[in-house]
Amino acid sequence: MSEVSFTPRVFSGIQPSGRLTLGNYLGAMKRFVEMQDEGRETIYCMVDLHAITVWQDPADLRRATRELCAGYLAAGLNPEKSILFNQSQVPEHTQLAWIFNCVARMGWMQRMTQWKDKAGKNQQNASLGLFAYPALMAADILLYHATHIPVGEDQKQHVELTRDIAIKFNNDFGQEFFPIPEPVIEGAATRVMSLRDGSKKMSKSDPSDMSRINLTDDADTIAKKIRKAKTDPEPLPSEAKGLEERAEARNLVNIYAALSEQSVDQVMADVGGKAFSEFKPMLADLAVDRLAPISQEMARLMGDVSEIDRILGRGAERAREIASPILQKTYDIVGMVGAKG
Ligand code: AQP
Repeated sequence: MSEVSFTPRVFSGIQPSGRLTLGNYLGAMKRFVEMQDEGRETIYCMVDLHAITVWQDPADLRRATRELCAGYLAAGLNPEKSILFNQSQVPEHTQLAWIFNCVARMGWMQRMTQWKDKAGKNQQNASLGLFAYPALMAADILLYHATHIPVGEDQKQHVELTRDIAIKFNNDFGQEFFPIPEPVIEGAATRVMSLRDGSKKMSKSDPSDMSRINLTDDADTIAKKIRKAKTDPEPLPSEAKGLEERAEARNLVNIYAALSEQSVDQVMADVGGKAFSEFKPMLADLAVDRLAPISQEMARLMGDVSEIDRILGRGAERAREIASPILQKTYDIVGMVGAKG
C-alpha cells in the first residue's frame, strides 16, 4: 500500500447535554479557538445525536444546543473561519456510523470507560446508542477525513478507538481511505476535576451544581463555588511534586495555571506557602476575569436565536459539502450499488 498523505483538518464536538462547564472550556474549547486562530481548517460540531444516548428533555436539548453554539461564538470561534453546525443536520454522520457499527467489534466497545461509567451497574437498561457512541464519534471525525482532534483527557480512549476503526476499515478494504487521526490533548487542565470530589471529572451532568463552574455562572456564583470547593487543611506546597497526593489542591492549581496561561511550576513559585483562604479569592478573581466576558457574550447571543439558527444552518450546508462525497466514496468502497464514488 502506498503512503497517502491527508490535508491537515481539525474536527471536534461537544454534547449539548447541559450547561457548558469550565472543564469543557479548558479541556476543549480554548484549544478549538487557538487552532482556528492558527489558520487551520477547523470544523466544530454540537453533537446532539450523542447527547440523546442518555435522556434529554426536548426543550432542554433545543436550548442547550443553541447555548452551546453561543458558547462557541463567545469563546472566539468565528463562523466565517470555522464550520459550526449541529450533528443531526448532517445525516451523513449516522449513515457512516452504521458502516462503522459493522466494522467495530463488540469487545472494543465493552472496554470503553465512558460506557462502563455511564451505564453503571445496570448495563441491560442502558440505551443501545450509549453502547455504540464511539462508532458515531468515529464517523463524526472520519466523515471529514479529520487528522487532528482537540479533546480533554477523558475522550482520548474514544479517539484511539476511532483510529482502530480507521485502520480496520483500511485493512479490510485494502485502501488507505481514512486518515489515522491524532488526539490533541494539551494545556495545564486537560482533566478538570469536580470541585466537590477531586477523584471525579467535572461534568455537565453531575447532579450537584456546586461540583462545577458553568460558563453561564455570574461572578458571585463563581466566587461562592470556589470558596466552597473541597480542599485540605495544609498550605500550598512550593513545588508541583507536593501536589501529587492532594487531588483537590492539584485541581485548583491546574485551573489557575490554565486560566492564567502559566505552567504549574510558575504558579507554584508564586503561590507556594499560601493558605487556601488566600489562594481561593485569587482563583475566583481570575476565573471571573476570564469567564465574565464569555458569559456576557453568550447571554447577548442568546437574545437572538434566529441568528444562531442561521449560523448552524449555514454550517450544516458547508459540512455536507465535505461529508457527502466522502460518504459516497465509502459506500462505493464497501460495494453499495448506486454510490457516487
Ligand atoms: N472535566 C473536564 N476536563 C477537561 N476536559 C473536559 N471535557 C469534558 N469534561 C472535561 C472535554 O470537553 C469536550 C466535550 O465533552 P462532551 O460534552 O462531548 O462529553 P463529556 O466528555 O462526557 O463531557 P461532560 O461535561 O462530562 O458531559 P456529560 O456530563 O454530558 O457526559 C471533550 O473534548 C471532553 O474531553
